[in-house]
Amino acid sequence: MTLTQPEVSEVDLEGHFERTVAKDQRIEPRDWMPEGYRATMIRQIAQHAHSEIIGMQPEGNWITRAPSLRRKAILLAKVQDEAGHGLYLYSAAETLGADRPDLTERLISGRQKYSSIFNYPTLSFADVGVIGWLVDGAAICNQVPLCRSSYGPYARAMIRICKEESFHQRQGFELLMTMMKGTTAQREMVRDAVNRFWWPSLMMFGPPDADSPNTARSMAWRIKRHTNDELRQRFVDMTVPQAEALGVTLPDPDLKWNAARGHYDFGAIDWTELKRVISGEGPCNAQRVAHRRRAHEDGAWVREAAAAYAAKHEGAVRD
Ligand code: BYC
Repeated sequence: MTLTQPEVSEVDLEGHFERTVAKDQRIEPRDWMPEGYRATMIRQIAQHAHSEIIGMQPEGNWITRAPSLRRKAILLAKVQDEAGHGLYLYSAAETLGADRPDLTERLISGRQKYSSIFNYPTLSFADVGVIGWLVDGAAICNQVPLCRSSYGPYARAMIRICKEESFHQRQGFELLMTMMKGTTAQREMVRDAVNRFWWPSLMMFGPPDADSPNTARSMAWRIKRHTNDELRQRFVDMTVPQAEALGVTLPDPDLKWNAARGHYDFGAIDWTELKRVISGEGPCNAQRVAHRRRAHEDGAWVREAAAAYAAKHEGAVRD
């Protein structure tokens, strides 16, 4: 008697995938998934990983010039955390079949994006505080819902990342609070940093919903749980009271509470600036990518040594 395997058609697999997503269960690496879902996940996770790695540069710029041992230790820990986030995320992308050296190559050749926010310079130590407060604050708003994203390895990586981002946000706020209680010159540094980073932080959430080609599909697949505009509004609502507590004025004359909407209204965002920065023409794009390329080339001997060690170890285990 011959046993025949029951045929599993593409339609059955797709139905199973759709039902899993609809029930808010996770898609795991070995599950069948539509190629569009796989491609979208690889794109988003890779861009996210690249952002964490490139995001080490603006703050890393201040490690050797931190004003005290305490501030230096905090900043070192934060920048190391970002490296860790990049590594979990590259591993999550690998579970989808992406090749890590290929992802790095796409980043350093400018074929894959990373967050626009890291293409702005860090001009004073107050920028470290403002990045923690606003940039990590925006990252938390965006990433907490991603803990419920439909792709298991991504959602799980996000849980640890969000815990660490919360520490980053608090260290930024605490640094700014200290500076705001300091000298007039320190308060002026904070004011200047907030003015430079406020609008780019709002741009981190991506283009407005009407111009976001990926949102509808990613919401249907429960990769994204909220639209770009919803999260941007949530960030503004969360941040205005924090600015008041700090005693800083956000650089938007149109920012005011709208009781009817139950949200803060805010002014028009310059979307041409976001397009320019995303397409490689921000103030620091060339510098960030060149630095990453140099670091990759300088690290070639480490990769070679690790590969040689692994081959030797494998040989020893076989013998
Ligand atoms: N910058 O259809 P859309 C961090 C791209 S790291 C650059 O709305 P989607 C931190 C977008 O990718 C923070 N590109 O896309 C680290 C898409 O690209 P394609 C990073 C942007 O994916 C160190 C195109 O524009 N966080 O927090 O539905 C220190 C059209 O957009 C940007 C993440 O990566 C941008 N701002 O939504 C401190 C979170 N916005 O299709 C802090 C995960 C859009 O042309 N990612 N694009 O290749 C996401 O949640 C979503 O991918 C986005 C965009 C909301 C960013």
